[in-house]
Amino acid sequence: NKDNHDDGLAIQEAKPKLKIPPLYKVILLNDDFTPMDFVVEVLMVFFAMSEELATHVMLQIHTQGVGVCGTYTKDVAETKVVIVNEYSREHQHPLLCSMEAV
Ligand code: NFA
Repeated sequence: NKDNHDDGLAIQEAKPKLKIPPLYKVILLNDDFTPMDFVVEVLMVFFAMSEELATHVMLQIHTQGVGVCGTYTKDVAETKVVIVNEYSREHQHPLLCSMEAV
């Protein structure tokens, strides 16, 4: 800003903010009780997976302990975590959904 001599008190000039937002992996944790079919259903309904991919990811969680459902911006990841955990509790399953920074 030429007219206010950049004295630090002037109104800041508008700068386009084009930063790429940080991303978060939404993950599901294995447990001994949640039925495999329920996990597949969750992956299909809340993470838009085909039955084939959902089955693959479910088995990966079952054998490795954890699996990635998808990568999202913070707000979307947080909402997925809340909705999936509420859905699992509604159905009396201990399935746990969480998120971690990429
Ligand atoms: N381990 C669970 C079972 O044997 C299945 C499962 C898979 C649970 C993935 C949670 C996540 N019924």
